[in-house]
Amino acid sequence: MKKEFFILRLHDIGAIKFGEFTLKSGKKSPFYFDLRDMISYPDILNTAVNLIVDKIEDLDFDYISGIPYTALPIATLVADILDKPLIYARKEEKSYGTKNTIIGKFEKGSKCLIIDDLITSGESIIEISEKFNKEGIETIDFSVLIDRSDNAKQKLSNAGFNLHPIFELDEVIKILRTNNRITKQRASQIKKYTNVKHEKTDIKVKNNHLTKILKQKIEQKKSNLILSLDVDNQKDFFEIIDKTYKHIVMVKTHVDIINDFDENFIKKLKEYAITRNFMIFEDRKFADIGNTVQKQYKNGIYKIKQWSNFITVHASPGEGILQGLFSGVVNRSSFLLAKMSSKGNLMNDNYTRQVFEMGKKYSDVVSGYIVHANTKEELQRLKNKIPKGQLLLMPGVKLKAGEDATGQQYTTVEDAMQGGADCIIVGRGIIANNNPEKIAKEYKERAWKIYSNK
Ligand code: 5BU
Repeated sequence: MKKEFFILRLHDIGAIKFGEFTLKSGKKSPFYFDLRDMISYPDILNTAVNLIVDKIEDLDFDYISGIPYTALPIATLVADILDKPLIYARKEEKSYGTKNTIIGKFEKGSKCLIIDDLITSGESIIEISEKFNKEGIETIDFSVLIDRSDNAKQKLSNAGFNLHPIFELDEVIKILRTNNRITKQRASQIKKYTNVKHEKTDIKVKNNHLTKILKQKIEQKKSNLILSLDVDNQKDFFEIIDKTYKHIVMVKTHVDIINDFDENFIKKLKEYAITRNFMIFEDRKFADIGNTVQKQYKNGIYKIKQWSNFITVHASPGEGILQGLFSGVVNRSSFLLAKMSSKGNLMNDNYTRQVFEMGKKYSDVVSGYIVHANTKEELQRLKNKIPKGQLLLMPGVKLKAGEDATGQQYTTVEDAMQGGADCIIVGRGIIANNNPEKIAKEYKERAWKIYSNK
């Protein structure tokens, strides 16, 4: 009832129009939605608010936001009914005074649900979520009144977002047709139009959302350095982060080597990641059938899925491993092991090539590959095979080339970066040094110098 009323009232006030329209993308459309005026009709506004409340009240979030302008008053009323605090992102950049992009009082590390009136391509959702993410607010759930897009729901889901539309186009047309607001011919014309694929409205989700955030951090911190923090106690762990966080984009953990692991460790690590601006990467190297890895990822004492942005995954069990790890999981991604750094490893060229193929197919949950090579030429050769948009992370890196006692091989920072690494993974080169801060800075600067010149 409410739904039908809402659409018919929108039609009454001319918010749904038919004819020939040119959209922002340049594409022609036989219909047009303009919901801006609905805020002046209390019955319509009230229904919109009710429909959204019904849809989202059971979701898990701390704050509500609306994309200015139309959705902001709607979000305000929804926030009031659900008794949730309201925040929103400034539309224009502010050049004076405090430069806050998010208005309202919020805590970093919390979740915000965002409301919009209409979704056409999904681009605005990606943009707005970047603004929130920059301020440390997670945005996974979006609710819109009308989804008039080409399959944005699926595309956004690939990028780690959940879209909760009140109406999809088919339903709007059905209501209008059943109530004789449009002719049969008009309805079938619209149906035909929506069956055509419209390339221009495709949102780019080839690089998944987390890949994008990592790339942004690299640029923002001018660092390609991932710290492999292989220490066995919490005290050392956090002390080293305190000394090095300015120079790194990500902390790589082996959580199962921390002797005094407890829940507090995870809490503190998450807080650190936000306040010190780095991502978290658990180097778990999953390697079992889908059903088992799914449990290993979610359960047990470590509950890796809850806190780690990225994980490492072996491709050898086949695609089922990615399906097991990531089905129904949002905002998480992985790196596949394509060529390890240990001497005599069995990953030959054929294997590595197949890993890239698998990663390309699953780029929504694969941000790139772990690849090691002993020379820059060899690395360059492998880099050229990596699908566009995905990253190459290289372990086995030190200031000087060499080997350790158990077969770890090291290549220099310069060779790694000239060979095309996007990030270098450094463990003992930093943590075994008596001045981690100074040496981390040196690794960062040496790598960035080459990267930024490319
Ligand atoms: P190192 O201290 O810089 O040698 O530490 C390297 C880290 O990277 C360590 O945590 C390894 O488990 C991890 N690693 C690696 O060295 N080589 C690989 O091929 C992969 C991971 Br995959």
